[in-house]
Amino acid sequence: MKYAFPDNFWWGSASSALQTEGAREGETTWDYWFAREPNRFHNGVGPQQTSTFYQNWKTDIQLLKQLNHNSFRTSISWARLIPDGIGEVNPEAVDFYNQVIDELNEQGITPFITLFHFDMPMAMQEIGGWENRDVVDAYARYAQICFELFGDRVLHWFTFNEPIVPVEGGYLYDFHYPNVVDFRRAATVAYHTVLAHAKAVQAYRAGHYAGEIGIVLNLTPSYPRSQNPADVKAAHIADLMFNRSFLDPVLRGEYPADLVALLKSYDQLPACKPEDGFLIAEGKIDLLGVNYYQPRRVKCRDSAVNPQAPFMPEWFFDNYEMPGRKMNPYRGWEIYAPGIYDILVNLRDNYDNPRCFISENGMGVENEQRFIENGQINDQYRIEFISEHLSWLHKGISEGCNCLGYHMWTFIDNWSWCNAYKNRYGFIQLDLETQQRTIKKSGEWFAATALNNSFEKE
Ligand code: BGP
Repeated sequence: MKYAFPDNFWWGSASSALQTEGAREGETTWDYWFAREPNRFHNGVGPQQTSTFYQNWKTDIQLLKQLNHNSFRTSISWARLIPDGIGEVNPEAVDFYNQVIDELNEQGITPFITLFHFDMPMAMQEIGGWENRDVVDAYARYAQICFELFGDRVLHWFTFNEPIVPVEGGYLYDFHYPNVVDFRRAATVAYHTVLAHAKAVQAYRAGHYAGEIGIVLNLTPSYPRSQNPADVKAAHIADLMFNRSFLDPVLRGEYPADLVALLKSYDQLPACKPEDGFLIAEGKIDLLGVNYYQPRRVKCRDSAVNPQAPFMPEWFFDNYEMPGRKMNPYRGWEIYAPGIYDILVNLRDNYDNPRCFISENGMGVENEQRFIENGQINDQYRIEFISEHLSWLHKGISEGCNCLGYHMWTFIDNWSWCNAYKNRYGFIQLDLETQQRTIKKSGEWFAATALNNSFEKE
């Protein structure tokens, strides 16, 4: 069967500043944390060891071209542009991002730019990070500076990438700095991130820039174990906490009333100001990026909550290991392609069918060298992964979902936070020692699919 996509469909991939660029002037929380606890990172490899995009951007853009990308998302590093987060702009960073943006445009690859992809400047974290409203203002200033510097040539902006992840990692589950476990502080961080997002949107609107502004959310459909009301309720609460805590503010301009009521009843609401509601309503977006890797399966709790235990989302559900689920064993994530369709249908039916695109989807695999044939990684599993997901995305589009493109994570194998280089995601293999880049089979497959705007599958 042939799957053909609408004209002007966005084919491309995503990456981020910290994961690709390499050495920079301004310190981030990752540099700080790595210097103190290198053992937290796979094989002790930190954020300095990257695919050196800062040096190789020009030839890398040639490779993007070879993969027939018509669009590409990366992020600006706040800490590179404004090393202390709030003061002077670094002219070398301006030159660098200008060159990258101009070269992408010249090559016919539309730049999609994220403003914050997990990389908090350390100077901002030292004053409390997202817990401090001054950081919200500093971020809004940074966003405005980016719009002024690059807004004439960047027409697709994203305020945040997966804003729930620093909340989970930094304040609930201890996989990002500052390694806090405290729900109310997590809720404050999430709330202030929404305010920061809304302030950036406000600034963008006020400047009457030519393009559009959105956000990238990792939407993780919550599937209940059964249709039993207790399981359904558990899935609903997981959905409220992990998806709708950002989805509703950015698409509806307000929080779900039942999420607010739930947190209020447990005394976990962050401190609000009366004017916040107006600001949040102003944060409605033009374009939603959807990152999709895995579903969330939940069931009701089987045991009572220890009232002395810290308040956590898991007070309301247990994670459910569905028998027979298909796993990516390297990342420990379930592979469930219909999830992409369910997300699009939910957006269509419950959120007025917003303009959206798949901004990340992908499969990290360990030790890919074992698949080398004639010097090239033959990653058939990745081709299958992509074509499965694309066939469900196609079904969504054919049923009226407003999905405008598909970007893969990622372009060249890159540094993946605490997993460093354990799992490789790229269309292009990176030899860390020599920095040599070699296109994988999946890269060739994707290039052909993008060129034809279609692919064939049984
Ligand atoms: C997303 C992030 C990316 C990327 C990807 C793969 O959550 O936006 O930055 O890293 O996941 O996940 P990981 O690197 O944790 O394997």
